[in-house]
Amino acid sequence: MVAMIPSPLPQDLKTGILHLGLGAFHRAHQAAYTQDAIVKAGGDWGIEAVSMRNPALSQTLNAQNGRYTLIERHPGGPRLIDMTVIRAAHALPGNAALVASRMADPAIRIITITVTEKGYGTLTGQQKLDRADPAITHDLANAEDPQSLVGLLCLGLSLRRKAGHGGLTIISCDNLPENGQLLRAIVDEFARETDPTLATWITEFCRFPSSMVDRITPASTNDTFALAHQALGHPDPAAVETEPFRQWVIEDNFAGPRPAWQAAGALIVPDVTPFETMKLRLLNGAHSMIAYLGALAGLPYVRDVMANADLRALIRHHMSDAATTLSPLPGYDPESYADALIDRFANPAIDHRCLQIAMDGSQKLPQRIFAPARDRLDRDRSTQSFALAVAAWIRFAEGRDDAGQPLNLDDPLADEIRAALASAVASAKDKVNAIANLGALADHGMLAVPEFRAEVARHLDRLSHDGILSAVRAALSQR
Ligand code: CS2
Repeated sequence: MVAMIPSPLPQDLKTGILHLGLGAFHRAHQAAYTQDAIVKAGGDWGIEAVSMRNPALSQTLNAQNGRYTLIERHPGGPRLIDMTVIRAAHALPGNAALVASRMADPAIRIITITVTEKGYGTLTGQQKLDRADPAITHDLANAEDPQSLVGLLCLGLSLRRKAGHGGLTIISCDNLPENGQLLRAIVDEFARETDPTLATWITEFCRFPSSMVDRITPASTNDTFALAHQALGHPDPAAVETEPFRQWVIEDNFAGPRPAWQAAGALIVPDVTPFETMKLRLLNGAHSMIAYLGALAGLPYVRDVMANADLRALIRHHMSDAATTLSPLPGYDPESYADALIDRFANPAIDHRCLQIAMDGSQKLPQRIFAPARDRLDRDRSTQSFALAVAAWIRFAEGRDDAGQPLNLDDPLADEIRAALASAVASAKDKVNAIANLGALADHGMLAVPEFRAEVARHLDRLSHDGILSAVRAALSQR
């Protein structure tokens, strides 16, 4: 029998945080920090969590009073934690008015958000709303019945303002550069258009700190559920599993009180940017590269990719290249950070699927691959490993692995990407040009650089004709 670490949180804990996006990552990261912060320093900071798309998850959590098992996968064996910080769950579909009204409750002082990159409804790589996004178009015309994150926030904030309560702190916890600034910019853009006086109130009373979040959280599997069942003696369909490591760096920019997250190990700093750039370019950039190369080579998990000496060497080199684009961060040596990432990726106890990370490449590559490639180019440094990552993404998007098995392209631009590739049947060069000319990516500088396109085409050619592993060996020999 595996022991469960009990939660010492009081039964009558009140809620002070509304969280939007009830995925596994929230339950493994912000919820864990908040539970620990309350244990250490008190405060009515229970969480009300909103499932943005999946009503079944909120029903499941409500049926167990918000309680779930968090499994930390240590290499030496799992550690199970009883999580009780979530006190209620809501589903957004069909319930927008209720969810927005929770933002008007004076007890709620903080909104945290994990909706993934595509959940912001922005133009790729920009801090502007995408007017072609159906949910954004809908909400701009129907502000009382929102479907998008930004529409929901603006409705909630307008109710709060009308109720005469103070402002809120709204924290984006997604892997986007300057995520606080981005969120503030799109909320402002939306409010200016639907209710300019609301925009002024938000600027005066609300704050949007940026934050860098980190914890590798694979999707729950039958093993996750079996382990939780064994420890509890009954099933826990909301159980999640994660790696032991965690990091949360939050900009010190709050509209009011907050949990003592620093007591749980979070860093509250004046500027999150250097942390966020390091994490996006080293961890997430390497992750995307691993995901496409691994999936193409028939390696299901990140740890399988790390077990291949050539792939591991290539990924480690890529991190060193990306590290040259970072500004110095006192107390952090990028090379040691990179070594620690390799160990985390290799954790034998974590089943992190390449296909999970491969999702939504069009939304991830701009900040993970294109932006550092641009910095390398500006400094006259080689962009080869970035070009290889882009080539692997395109090869993945073609839909077959090295053994000819189908690969599913799960991406908001999937139709456009497929159509672009179908129109370019001839050479790797044609394919790269077709992708580079996709409306959503065309504005994104790096793919407009002819030399970079040519490098991507060369790698794509090799990946297609020689297979992943020999293309990787060739890339290593040319370093
Ligand atoms: C991953 C991230 O799925 C992905 O794109 O790169 O979810 C990654 O696991 C986390 O950012 C780690 O903190």
